[in-house]
Amino acid sequence: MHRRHFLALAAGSLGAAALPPSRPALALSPAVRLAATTRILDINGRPGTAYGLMQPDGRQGAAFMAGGNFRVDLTNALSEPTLIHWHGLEPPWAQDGVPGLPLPLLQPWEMRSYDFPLARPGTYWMHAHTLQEQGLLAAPLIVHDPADQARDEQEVVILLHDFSFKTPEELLAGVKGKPGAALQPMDHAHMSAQPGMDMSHMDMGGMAMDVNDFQFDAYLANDRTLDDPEVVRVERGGRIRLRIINGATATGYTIDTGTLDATVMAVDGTAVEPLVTRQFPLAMGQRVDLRLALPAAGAFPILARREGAKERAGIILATAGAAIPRLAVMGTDDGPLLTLAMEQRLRTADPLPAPAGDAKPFEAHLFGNMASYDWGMMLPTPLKVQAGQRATITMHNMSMMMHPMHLHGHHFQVVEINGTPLAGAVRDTVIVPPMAKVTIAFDAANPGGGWPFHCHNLYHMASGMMTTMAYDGA
Ligand SMILES: [Cu+2]
Repeated sequence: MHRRHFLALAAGSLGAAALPPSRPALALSPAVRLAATTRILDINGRPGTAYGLMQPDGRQGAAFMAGGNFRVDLTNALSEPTLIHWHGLEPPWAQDGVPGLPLPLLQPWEMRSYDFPLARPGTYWMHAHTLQEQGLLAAPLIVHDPADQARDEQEVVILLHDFSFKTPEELLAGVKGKPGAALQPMDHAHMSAQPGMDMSHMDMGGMAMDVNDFQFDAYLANDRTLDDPEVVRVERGGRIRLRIINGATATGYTIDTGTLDATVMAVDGTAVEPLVTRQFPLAMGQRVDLRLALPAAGAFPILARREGAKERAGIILATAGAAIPRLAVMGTDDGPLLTLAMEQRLRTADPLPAPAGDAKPFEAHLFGNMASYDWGMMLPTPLKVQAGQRATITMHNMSMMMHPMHLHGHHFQVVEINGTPLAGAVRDTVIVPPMAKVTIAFDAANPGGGWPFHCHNLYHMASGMMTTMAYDGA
């Protein structure tokens, strides 16, 4: 519908000499052809089957220009149904790419066309909103800012993942229904039976924090392990913009730029006040844009350290002729736990507009545990909003595991952390650590009948930590 309208406009403009010449060229840019397909990766010397999201020239994912349209023809070249979600974009609801919300899965060799305006530049990604995400059915989705084109800066995109030779069904079966699970004090049934209880007073004594649901077979940066990393050729003294995407299903990473100072430019695609650091926490679903100025010639590893464990993934930036160091997958120290320490320092460069009236508040309790592997969200009222409304969601994490919470089709601002207000980052996925309380605010400006709001740990989502936010009348 929208696309036909757009093409009609473009065709009409061909004969209209008054239009600037750039308009028809932009409007008539062809659709990007993407196919969900399979490929073989070398995982520790062993062939690993993975999915791919490929253009006809073999490129993974796609890049667009802000101000243009997201025009994609997506073909399912797999022998099973699938569907792809455009994480972080604000498409019309029907084009969000979540099975049944509202469109069905794509059958083998079915094609579906997408066409909607791309207002915001940024680092996004695309992935299956199914267990196929574990099989690397994911790719970068970059929306360039026309203002950045003149910048003398080399773009380097890093997609992180976690890989298993097991199927996601096997992984899930391994943690579900373990003996003793029913004895856990925080299981799903117990919580659901007492919806009004005040869980902030629950005795958490003796319960340790949980990190990492699974031991994966490999941790990947751009499909490669750290002992055989991608080496990106860079210029001596060059300026780099890293666009880093955590596409892992259940692995939090800390980005570590080693000896290089990195300037945080954007999180989840949206600009923040520049902040210099060498370590940045990146939970599943999140992205960060880092600007680097290389001090000299040399080789500069950009690492992703697994949360609470010694494994690492990464790439190496190297000038011509630089000696490439051999890096072990296992580091000497555990990767840091993902906390809100960095989130508290982030300030948006692109705040929400002043609200027209009072915000509509929602509260969500996040619960579950590793033992029974039953995860969920308890919401006192359904997430029902009216178009034009400002809404807030306060998330209390009552579990002992970190949850990266993602809202589809909207950008939210982090406005309060553990009771302290802040003009925090505008993003689409935020970490809620164990026992923490985070409030996000967003404008209901993209009507839909059911926008997913869920944990971006794939297995938490698959075990119940997902709900939807719907507009009145949609
Ligand atoms: Cu979770």
